Amino acid sequence: METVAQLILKVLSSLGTKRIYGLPGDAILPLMDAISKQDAIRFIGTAHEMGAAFMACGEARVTGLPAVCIATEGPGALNLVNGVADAYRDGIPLLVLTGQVETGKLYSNAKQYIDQQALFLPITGMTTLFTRPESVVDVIKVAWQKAIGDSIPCHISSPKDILLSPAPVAELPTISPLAPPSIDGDISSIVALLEASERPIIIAGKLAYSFKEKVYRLAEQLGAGIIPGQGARGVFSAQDQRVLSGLGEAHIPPILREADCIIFIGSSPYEHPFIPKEVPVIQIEQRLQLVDHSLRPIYAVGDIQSILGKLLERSVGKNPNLEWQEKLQASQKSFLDIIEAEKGDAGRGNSISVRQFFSLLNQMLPQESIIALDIGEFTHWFDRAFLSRGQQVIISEYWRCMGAGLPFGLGAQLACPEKRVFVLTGEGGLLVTLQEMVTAVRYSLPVIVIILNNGQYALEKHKMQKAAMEPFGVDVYSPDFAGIASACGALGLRVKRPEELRSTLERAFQSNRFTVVDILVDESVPMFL
Ligand SMILES: Cc1ncc(C[n+]2csc(CCOP(=O)(O)OP(=O)(O)O)c2C)c(N)n1
Ligand SMILES: [Mg+2]
Repeated sequence: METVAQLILKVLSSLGTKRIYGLPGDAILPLMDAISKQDAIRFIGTAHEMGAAFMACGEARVTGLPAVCIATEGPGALNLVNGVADAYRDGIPLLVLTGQVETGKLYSNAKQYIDQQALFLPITGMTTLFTRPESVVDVIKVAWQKAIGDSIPCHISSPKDILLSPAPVAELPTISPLAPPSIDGDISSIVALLEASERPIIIAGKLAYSFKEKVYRLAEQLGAGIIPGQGARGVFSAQDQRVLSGLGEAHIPPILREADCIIFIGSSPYEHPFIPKEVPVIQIEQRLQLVDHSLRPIYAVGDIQSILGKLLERSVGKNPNLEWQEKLQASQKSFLDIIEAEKGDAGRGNSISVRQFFSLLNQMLPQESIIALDIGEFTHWFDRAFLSRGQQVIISEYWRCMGAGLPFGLGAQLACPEKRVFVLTGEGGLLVTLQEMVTAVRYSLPVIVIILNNGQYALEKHKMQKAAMEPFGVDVYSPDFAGIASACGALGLRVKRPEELRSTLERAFQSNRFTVVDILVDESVPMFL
């Protein structure tokens, strides 16, 4: 007899699911049993459900398709929350499945019961519960469509008795191509503003990975500079004359102040505060929620590709202002000069400086690689000093959760086994999800983790100093990360002196197994904030 749990697996497989990330527990044991009875979907067991949710996010960030994570009821479900919130704030499609107590015990004092729909309500596009075996297939279909259509996490709880019920006769769902996306907004006013502007700058977000040619064509047509948003740092080559440097606390390209029109294309709200007041703003976004009314934008919402197609069709621009073109080129060149000048800066007492590190990284990172970033002060250094050659960068853009970097990297590596995946993290961030090193070794994932270890939560320390507070609670007790990595079965390396940095990184980059490089960096870097 086939169970509902087995049917769920069949449905997910028919929708294209290749992996499920999670950790077992009572309410989902029937699902675990069903996973063991099929080969189409691989189970990736994680050390913590937060790791499972972030790994699913990492996978979905590189594939653009819904990834799936599971957890048991109560504490298991709760442990997923941070990763699901990340997907919600950054517009990442996920299907989140949680176990639940039997239907007869819902809303009771049963062990581990919590109202999981209420728990996930603020961080999902849809949160619901299977209540009858007959509707299971339809409910998954609705959630899947919503996850793709709105690019958002959707959550379903499965009471254990439903999972164990005999499967009803059901047709596997086919997701018909979603209806042609309608475009909401004022294209004519956008065209008029673009026609009138002489000094445009485009800020392109992570969605631009899939249609970077269109973004670039529009930039050429308009004579616009392009600033890659945080989630899009790698989309365009830093050597391209049109591509200005990263935008963030560490560096605001001065030319931004001279723009007479800023065009956000699928970027994250992270970039919004850096926009000079009074400059007319155009926003082209996938979802209405991302329209930032405080910028008083003229906006178009919907399928970004179609919107760009319409702008290209209407031949907006076409006579780029030559003076602006020269200024853009000069700005790009002067930025590269700054980074070149900084690259030799040593740390105090001949210690390693982050600048030296980024200069080496720029030379050594393979083009076809993925870089998963954690959050910290080093992230701002990355924004400033990373010179992209087209690598893909993934980051918790707007949720900005410490600890996301390692599981992002593991999920991305599972989805893209042919690519090299690097995780760039501080020691503080790594400690949040350190246990997933075990997952990396267990599944032989050859990810390279680079720790910029300054022994402190530098970002928070510097914020306190800037606000004239006494830095407190900002020291990090760093264990021997290389030793921990070795104990997990990984290659662990530690480097303290500048002269050892290149050879250690070379050794790590040649490794074909999970590798952790702990780089002790000078903590006295200039602060940006
Ligand atoms: C879960 C979570 N807790 C706290 C923070 C606040 N926070 C942001 S960056 C940071 C410091 C990160 O330290 P580390 O990884 O060592 O990087 P560093 O700033 O030293 O470069 C903290 C505490 C956060 N973003 N997420
Ligand atoms: Mg630190």
